[in-house]
Amino acid sequence: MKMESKNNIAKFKILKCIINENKFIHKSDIYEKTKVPIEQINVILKELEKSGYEFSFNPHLGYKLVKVPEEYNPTLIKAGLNTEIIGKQINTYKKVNSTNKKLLANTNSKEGMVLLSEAQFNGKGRRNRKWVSPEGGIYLSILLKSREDRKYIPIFNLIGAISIAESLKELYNLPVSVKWPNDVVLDSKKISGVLSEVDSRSENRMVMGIGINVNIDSKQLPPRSISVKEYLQRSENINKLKLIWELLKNLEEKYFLYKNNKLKNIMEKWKYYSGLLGKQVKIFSGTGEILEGYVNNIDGSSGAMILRTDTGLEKVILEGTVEKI
Ligand code: BT5
Repeated sequence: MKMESKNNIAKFKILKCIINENKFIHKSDIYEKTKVPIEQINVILKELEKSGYEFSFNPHLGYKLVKVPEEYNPTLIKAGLNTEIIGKQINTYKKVNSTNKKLLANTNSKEGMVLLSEAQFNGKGRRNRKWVSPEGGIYLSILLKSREDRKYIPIFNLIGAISIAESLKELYNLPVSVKWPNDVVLDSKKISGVLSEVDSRSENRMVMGIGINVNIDSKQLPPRSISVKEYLQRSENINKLKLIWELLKNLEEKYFLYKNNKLKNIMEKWKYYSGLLGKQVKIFSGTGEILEGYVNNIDGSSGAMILRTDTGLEKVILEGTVEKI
């Protein structure tokens, strides 16, 4: 048991070192950086290859990680994470009912805990809608804490959606936009959705759930959906891990802004990624009302939409589905 965990620590160090390098690295440099003896580095590299990692080897330059297995491995996920709290605790699964449901049920989870599954039997959307969750997508939930004075769900949905949009733009240059309150769309098709929920037992425990269509054929998805792989017309699978690292880093950055009451920055990002500001829209509100008007703004503290109706009234809408007219 002790040997096993020592080997795991060495594996973690080596992976972190190779991932951070992000280019070829010599074994001697791996040793310099990790202090894992060269013989053990050799053994670990072989073990990693056996479990699906692929390295490109150049006798002059050394090793470079080119492919990681599709299966999640918490050690590897942690190795590439650049965060302070999000993802310090990670649980991974092959298939669960719903990552949100599972995380909400886990009363021992700490702030920043991440739960990831390769697929879901019964992925949830808002108001009992379904989130179709075949293998090839990212399905994750994160435990967060809301500020005492800001328990609004829409702001969490916006933080999630903006972070997803930013990550997809930074990594693949996708021309994505954020559709209030919780969708990320590409070419008017949905590529990702966010579902934030409050833990009914403890009001400031929030679970933010994120689904992203990554390596999925849209034939498996509802109409008007798209995946990253499909949009980019790649034959090789997209590296989900890289996207997870980028996403959790971006998310933590926004989460800290929220915690420190610096919401102005989040609203600026929303303005950048939203195609909606100033546009004429129809809103099917959470209370069943249908409203028409122009999107005036998003309220910085709650994430609610401020709609100016034809009669000049300003309406504050916390939840709903929006359509451009
Ligand atoms: C959402 O709801 O968009 C929230 C989706 C959140 C999913 C994540 S996955 C991890 C975590 N665990 C869960 O159980 N859920 C979260 P909403 O705005 O209500 O949109 C739902 C609608 O999107 C459905 O009615 C379909 O029309 C459409 N839809 C369902 N699956 C989709 C998919 N994979 N891609 C694109 N659109 C989809």
